[in-house]
Amino acid sequence: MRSKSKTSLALPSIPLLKKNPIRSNLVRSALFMAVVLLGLSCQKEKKKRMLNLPRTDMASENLIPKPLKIIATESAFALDQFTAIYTSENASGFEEVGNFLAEKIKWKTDLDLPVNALAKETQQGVIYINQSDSLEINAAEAYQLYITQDSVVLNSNTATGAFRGIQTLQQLIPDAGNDTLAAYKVWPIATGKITDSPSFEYRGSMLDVARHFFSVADVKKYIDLLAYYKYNILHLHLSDDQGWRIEIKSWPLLTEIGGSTEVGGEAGGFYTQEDYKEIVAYAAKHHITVVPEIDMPGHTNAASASYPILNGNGKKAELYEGTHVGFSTFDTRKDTVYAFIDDVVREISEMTPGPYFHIGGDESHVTKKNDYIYFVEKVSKIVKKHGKRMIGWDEVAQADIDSTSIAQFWSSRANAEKAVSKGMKVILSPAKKVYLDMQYDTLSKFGLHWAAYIPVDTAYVWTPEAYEGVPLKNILGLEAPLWSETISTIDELEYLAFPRAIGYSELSWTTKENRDWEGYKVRLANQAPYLDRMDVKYYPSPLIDWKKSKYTYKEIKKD
Ligand code: TNX
Repeated sequence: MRSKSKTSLALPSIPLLKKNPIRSNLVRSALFMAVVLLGLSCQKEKKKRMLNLPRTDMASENLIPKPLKIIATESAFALDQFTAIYTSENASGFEEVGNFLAEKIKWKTDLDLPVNALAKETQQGVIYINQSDSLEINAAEAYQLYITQDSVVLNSNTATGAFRGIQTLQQLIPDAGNDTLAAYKVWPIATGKITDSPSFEYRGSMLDVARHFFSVADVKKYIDLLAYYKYNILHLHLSDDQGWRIEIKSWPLLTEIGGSTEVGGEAGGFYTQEDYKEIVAYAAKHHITVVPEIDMPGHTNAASASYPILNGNGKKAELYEGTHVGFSTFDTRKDTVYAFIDDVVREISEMTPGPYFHIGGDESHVTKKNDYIYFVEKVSKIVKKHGKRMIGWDEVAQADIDSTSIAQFWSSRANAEKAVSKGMKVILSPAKKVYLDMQYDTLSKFGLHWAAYIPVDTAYVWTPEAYEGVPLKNILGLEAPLWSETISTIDELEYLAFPRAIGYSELSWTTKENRDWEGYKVRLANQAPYLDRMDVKYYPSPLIDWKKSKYTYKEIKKD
C-alpha cells in the first residue's frame, strides 16, 4: 500500500508553516526536515498499528449521493487522536474547508484535530486538502479522494469541490470508534480512490417561509443537512399571500403589516436584513447559494395589504391566513408597482451574492394574460438591471424573455417546451415527483396530495435526465420545493423533507447508471445514525429497513 507519492503527500511542507511568523527559507527547510524525520520515525510504530486495522471495502460504504467512480483497495486509514489536517497554502477557501472538516470530525468522534498546525511528535496520519489544477478534476465541484493507510489526500481545483469532497470523507467515517485496536479509539476509514463530480450544476431545495415562518436557526439546520448531501442551492420563498418575510428598508410596512400573519392565525415573522445576511453567509460557508424569491404578480396579498396602491384585483386586500391560491395580483399597469419592484429587487440583490433572483410568476389566475406577459417582461428587465439572472415558475416562459432566464418546471409541460424553444434552461421540480409537501401516503401526518402521494421509492425511481421531453442540455438541475401550508415547526418540516430530500440529492448528483433503488435503499437505511445525531425527525418509511442507532442529539452534546 505504500508508494512514494503517498509518503510525500503525507508530509506537506508548506501548510505547516502557514501560521509561523518566521518565513525564511532556511527555517522552512529546517522545519520541513524535522517533519520528514518525525514522519519517518513514526513509520515503524505506525505500521505495527496499521496491521491490526480491519479490512474495509470502500465500494460498499453507505455514500449518498453515490460518487461517480470508486476504486476500493480494501485496507484502512486510522483516524485517531494522532491525525492532523493540512490544506494548501494560498488557495482561497481551502483552510476554511479544513476547519469545517475538523469541526465535523469533532462533532462525530470528539477528536480534536489540528488544522495547519506545526506537526507534533505524536502526529501520524495526515488528511491533506490540496488545491490541484489537474485536468481530470476541472469540472466545477469535482474532487478526488485518495485514501491510503498513511494519508487521506483530497484534490480539488476549487474550495467548493474540496467542500463536496469532505462530505464524502465525513460519510466514510464509521459511526462508532473502535476501542479494541489500540489503547485509544480508532475510526478505520476504507482506503481507495474516489473520483467524483455532479451530474447537474443546480441541486436545490426550496423552503416556503411565507405560509409559515421558519426561524434563522431552523433554516441553518436545513442548510446543515442539505450540505451533507452535496446540495448547492437553497431557494427561499420569501413572500406569498399569507406573509411577507424579508425586511425592505424603503417599504417598511411590508414586514410591519405583511409579516404579521401566517396560515392558521399563528404569529408570522420576518427576517431583518441582518438575519437574511446571516443566512446567506451561513449558506456560503456551506458552499450553498441562496436564491431569493419574491412571488408576483399573483401570490401578493400580503404586499397589497401592506401597500394598497400595489393591488390590482379590484378588492380591498385584507391580511389572509387561509390556504387558497390564485386570488391576488399586482396592478401590472401602474408605474408605482414597478418602482416598488425595483426597490425590492435592488435591496435583496445587494444582499445576495448568488447569480439568481426568482420572481415567482405562478398561479396568477386573476391577472389577465396580456397583463401577465407585460409584467414578466418588465420585471425581467428590472432583475437584469440589478445584475441577476431571472428564475420564474414555468408560467413565465409564456412571456417574451431571453435565453438567460430560467423556467422552473413544476406543472406545465407546454410551458417547459416554450422555455426550451426559447433556449432557456429549465429547473426540474415536477410536483408529482419532487414536491416535498406531498404526503407519503394516505396515512401521512402532514402534507397535501393534490399532485400525488409520493412514497420514498416513487420519489427516487424516475429519470430527471429524460423527463417529459426536456432535452438534457436544457436541464440546469433539480429542485425539491417544500411548501409550508401544513407544517409550522422544524420537526414537521423534517418529517416531510426527510428522507425524500436525500434521494433528490442523489438524483441531481449521481449519474443514472450509478443509481438503483435496491442499492439506494440500503445506503438510505444506514443514514439513520447521522439523522438521529442531527435530531432529524424523519419519516421512518416502512419501505426502508432503518438501521437501529443509539444516537440522539443530546447524547452527542453530553459526550
Ligand atoms: C402550488 S407550485 C403552488 C404553491 C402551493 C403548492 C402546494 C407553485 C409554483 N405554486 O403556491 O404552496 O402548490 O403544494
